Amino acid sequence: MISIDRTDDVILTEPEPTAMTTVTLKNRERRQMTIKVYELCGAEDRRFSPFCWRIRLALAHKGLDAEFEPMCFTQKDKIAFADSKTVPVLVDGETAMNESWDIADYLENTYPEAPSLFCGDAGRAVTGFINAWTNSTLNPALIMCVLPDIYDRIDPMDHAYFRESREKRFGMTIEAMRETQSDALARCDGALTPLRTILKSEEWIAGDAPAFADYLIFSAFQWCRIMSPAEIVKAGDPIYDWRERMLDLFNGLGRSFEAAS
Ligand SMILES: N[C@@H](CCC(=O)N[C@@H](CS)C(=O)NCC(=O)O)C(=O)O
Repeated sequence: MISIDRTDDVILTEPEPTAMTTVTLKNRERRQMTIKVYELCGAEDRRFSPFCWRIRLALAHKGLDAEFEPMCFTQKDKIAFADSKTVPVLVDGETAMNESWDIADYLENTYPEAPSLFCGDAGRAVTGFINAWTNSTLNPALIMCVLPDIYDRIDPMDHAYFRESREKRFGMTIEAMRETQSDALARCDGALTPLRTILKSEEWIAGDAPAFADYLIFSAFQWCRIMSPAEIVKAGDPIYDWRERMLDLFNGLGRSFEAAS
């Protein structure tokens, strides 16, 4: 098994990459036995983080119960115990860790009797490529389409932080981004070509059944669905049909979170 060096990713949607942290808990957090996941939350309890959705779906795939703890961007004190500045943070018994790829790996190795997220070493390697493509190409293309809509739907307590950090990262104001949304949607559609091509012939990205490769990509669309009314994909597109199938998984888990209107 190889380990994936995330420093090679171009991560335009994320804060400065931080090292993966795994912390052995010594304090009160370790007493709880149910798995706990800290995740981002917007206004009206919108659970929108694409990185957290990956883990929500990975847990559902493994049949593991978990408790989800909401957190605003400006409540990072909640995850300081795990030495992390980003979510998801997963707490399982005495272990607390961040980095969605490492959490998926941890779940795969710690719960091997549950359905596999990667379907073997070859599947894990291909899923690693999907992870890199999602982080370096898909998420950056999508964020240019939906960032102003995200701003409109986060908790007002996060507005100043979000505006300052994102305007610095993208070198333009949120208002300027709002004006270029239709160009961004057209550019994004081009980035979707490899995904559309594979979904013309395959029901799932992972093959016969959905697995972590599907969750990585779906989570990006779910982020947009929850935070933006923009039509990224339209009915009749193979990506739209696959997204519908994904929304139905696990008794409609994805669909049970309201879409932005
Ligand atoms: N490489 C991390 C990225 C996680 C990440 O960027 N999470 C976002 C939420 S979607 C976050 O915590 N952002 C905090 C911030 O922007 O201050 C992973 O895969 O878990």
